[in-house]
Amino acid sequence: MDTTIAAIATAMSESGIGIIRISGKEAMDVISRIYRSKGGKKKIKEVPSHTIHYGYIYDKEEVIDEVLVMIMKAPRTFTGEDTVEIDCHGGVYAMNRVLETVLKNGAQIAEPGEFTKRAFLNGRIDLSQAEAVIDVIQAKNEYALKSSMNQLRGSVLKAIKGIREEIIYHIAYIESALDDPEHISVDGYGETLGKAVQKQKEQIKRLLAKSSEGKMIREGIKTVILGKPNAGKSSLLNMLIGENKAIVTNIAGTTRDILEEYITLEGISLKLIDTAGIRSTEDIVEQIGVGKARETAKDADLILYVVDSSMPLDENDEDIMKMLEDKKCIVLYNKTDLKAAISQEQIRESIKHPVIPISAKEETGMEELGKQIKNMFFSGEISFNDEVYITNARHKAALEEALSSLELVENSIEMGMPEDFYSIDLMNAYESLGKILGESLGEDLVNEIFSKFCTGK
Ligand SMILES: Nc1nc2c(ncn2[C@@H]2O[C@H](COP(=O)(O)OP(=O)(O)OP(=O)(O)O)[C@@H](O)[C@H]2O)c(=O)[nH]1
Ligand SMILES: [Mg+2]
Repeated sequence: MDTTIAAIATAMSESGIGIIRISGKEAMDVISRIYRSKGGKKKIKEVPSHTIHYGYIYDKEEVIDEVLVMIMKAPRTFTGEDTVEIDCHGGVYAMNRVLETVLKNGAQIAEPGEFTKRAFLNGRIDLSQAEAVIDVIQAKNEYALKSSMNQLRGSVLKAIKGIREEIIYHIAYIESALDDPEHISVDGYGETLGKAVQKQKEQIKRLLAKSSEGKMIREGIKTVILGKPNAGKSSLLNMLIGENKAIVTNIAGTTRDILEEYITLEGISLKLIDTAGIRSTEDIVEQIGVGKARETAKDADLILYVVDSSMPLDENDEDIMKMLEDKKCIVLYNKTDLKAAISQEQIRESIKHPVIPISAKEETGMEELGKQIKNMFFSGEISFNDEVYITNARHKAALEEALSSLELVENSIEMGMPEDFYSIDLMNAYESLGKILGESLGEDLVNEIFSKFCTGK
């Protein structure tokens, strides 16, 4: 952290402006070596913090680019260090030349995520907030953006800190009582602690319960389109993505491979997966496709079961319905533009899942489908005011560890174990929760987390 780092913070493609970011002890020296104001008089090192200046970047006597320079002095900066941002023209060559000049004059190239890592190591943000930075950048829909913005503003930090404060209070109490038994008594303390642990467990469980929603917000609901051949699965996929990506023909058994596409429906991200129509067949290639379809359906978050309403139900439909018994599923009663061979009621009698009439050809029924998905996964709405969404697998694992440590505390209380037993497991729970905030994490793990960031962030 003694070095001064620099990187291009914007995308490496032609754009209006490009930003080169410099952070570290020597940031002001570096910029003063290469910046000249328009009149040539202004000393950039002497300007007040958090001001913007117009001028040129020079490599010795050569003008490189016309720029705006932002001067931000420690500690009120993202990294907590002296920081300079150079707004130059957003050409790939121009950005590279400015960066090169910065590097020649005392800065080192930053590693991916190094700015955010410094913010974390300098105590400007905790690890959950640092991780939220990357989530904000990668957010693909409104809800993902909102939940990661909340996390960036400290929602996870606050929830975890609250639980940890309660745990440490009890650890401290037990430890002092053991040190000073004459003045502090632990008689009957098991009961008080039991109640507290119960409450902490509930708080953690609540966070965990929201984690599957969190995962779906972030990664999209894994939605598998299933049905017998010719039901209109590929037509549905094409309609939803607004593109003729999947091959559609009136030949049963057209689709063989799995096809994946991301879409946003009513603000919710879906990872849509088209599959081969399910039937028993002699064709070896098709058999493999059917096998893949069955396999993919196993760990789906949602199944869209497409039924051809112009054909009677047959043994293939029966077979599929059996697969769907304990699944989250929506039945799409397709081809409503044709004469029906089965009614919606007949389907409702054979399967307990909701049925929505659609026509993949005439593109009807999609609004209903969006609403139904929202109802199934988010009880009709996603609220962000007081809800903390755990979207990160690392956080989820740490919460689960904390929960099992608290369960051990409960066991010890029930079995009437000595008090020092309580504090060992309480301490483990405290530390597991601390991992979310980045406490007691090994350097390797911290490096690994930040290595997933983009350069310049
Ligand atoms: N009239 C009408 N035809 C449709 C509709 N949806 C699909 N089709 C037709 O049904 C036939 C089969 O459609 P696909 O989308 O290929 O069906 P699939 O379920 O993907 O079939 P496989 O890949 O063979 O399993 C094509 O001729 C489509 O044009 C619809 O809503 N109305
Ligand atoms: Mg198909």
